Amino acid sequence: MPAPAGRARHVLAATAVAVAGALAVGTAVAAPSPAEAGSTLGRLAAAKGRYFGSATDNPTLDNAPYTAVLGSEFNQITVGNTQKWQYTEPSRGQFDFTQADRIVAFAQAHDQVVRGHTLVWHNQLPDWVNDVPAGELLGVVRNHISAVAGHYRGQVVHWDVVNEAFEEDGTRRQTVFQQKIGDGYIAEAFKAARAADPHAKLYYNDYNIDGIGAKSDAVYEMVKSFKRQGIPIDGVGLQAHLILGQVPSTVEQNIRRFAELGVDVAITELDIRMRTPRDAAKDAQQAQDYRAVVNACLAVTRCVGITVWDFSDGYSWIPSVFPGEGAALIYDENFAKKPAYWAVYEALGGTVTTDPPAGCAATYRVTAQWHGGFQAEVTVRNTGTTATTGWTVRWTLAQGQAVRSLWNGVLATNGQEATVRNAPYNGRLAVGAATTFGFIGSSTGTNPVPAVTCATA
Ligand code: 9MR
Repeated sequence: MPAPAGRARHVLAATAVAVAGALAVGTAVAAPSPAEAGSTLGRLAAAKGRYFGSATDNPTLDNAPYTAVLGSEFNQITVGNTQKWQYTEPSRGQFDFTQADRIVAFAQAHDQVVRGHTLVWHNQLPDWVNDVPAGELLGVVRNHISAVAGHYRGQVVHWDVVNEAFEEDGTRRQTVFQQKIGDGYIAEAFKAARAADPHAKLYYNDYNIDGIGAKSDAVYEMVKSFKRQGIPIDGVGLQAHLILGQVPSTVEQNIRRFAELGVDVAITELDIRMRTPRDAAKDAQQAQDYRAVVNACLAVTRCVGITVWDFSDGYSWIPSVFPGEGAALIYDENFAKKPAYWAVYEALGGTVTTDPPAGCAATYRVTAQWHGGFQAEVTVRNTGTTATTGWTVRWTLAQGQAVRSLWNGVLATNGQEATVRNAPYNGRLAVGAATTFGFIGSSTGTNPVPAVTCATA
């Protein structure tokens, strides 16, 4: 994976100004790059009355660099796997909360609210559930919900009560619940969840319902009819597993129409995948896409929060399910913040400042001149905020200029381009410190002073 372009220090432009005799100054201008933030996504979201969270999974809780970010950056956690049926009721009537409890305890220790995920889903369902006779399945569903939501009563702010119950065309997915209980199973699940934890907000959660379309229309109609009938539904989760450059244009409109039905909306599983490897252009598009999603949520008061489906590209579900795709999250595998992170940060109201000009400035001075030849000295100064480990000065040779012999640097010429890197002994410059290199040159013309650029290694 290439280093995120946004943090690379490199030269954008250079100017040369001829002053007093044969003196020229090359000014290195650093690329804008976000400085370390004074806030976190969680704190910024909280200031807007929202949360910004991440899903997490048990294996990663043992990775210290990971938990350092998880525990500090977010104010909400979703249990990514271990509250699912396969973990919580692996055999009929036998409940096990050890793994999910660990995540909930982590969240509590870090002042993070928990979204519970998920009570009724056709995936990660133990085989035994498929074998329950039709006449017993509703009882089994109610018992499961009662035990799981009951165990976490008062500890989760939202429950994804039913997950992914619709097909793309808006018809009901033919799950074991649909086939054996019928259309009514969703309403029954919500009633059971309300009884088990009266304070948790109860959500219906699905993918590809982020914008307006047949599937989100079907969910909309269901919510409308639940509201009419007094079925206890409080929110709709838009998973938002999105594709680079394809954020639906109707996300805000969609959120708004659900809000107008009297339910909250949450972005529950946000990621934006791309063909890998990443590059600067894809990163920039991804940043724009993340920004669009955050803005759509912030535009509607009832959009209460945003959760990324884990935060680091190293722990995303995407590469294993979509071969050749990935890099969908806001931190890279090494927990470095990607441009998408900064876009979210800014959209949430954070101020993204730029580093002070990084690197170095170079000054080119002709110290002696004679017919057909000259001597020049270039001063390299560290104008950045950290010591340099190396530097590179470049300029264009004009009017028959050539470098004949050079000291205190390593010369490479390519046509008219002269590049001088530091010698092994003068690459390290403390902040504000300077060094010089010099050379004997030849010239067939007026020996103009070139524009020089300087970049740190
Ligand atoms: O991230 C989860 C992954 O670890 C599991 O293998 C997968 C199994 O289906 O479920 C993933 O999470 C899903 C979530 O529970 C519901 N929406 C889609 C998510 C990505 O598949």
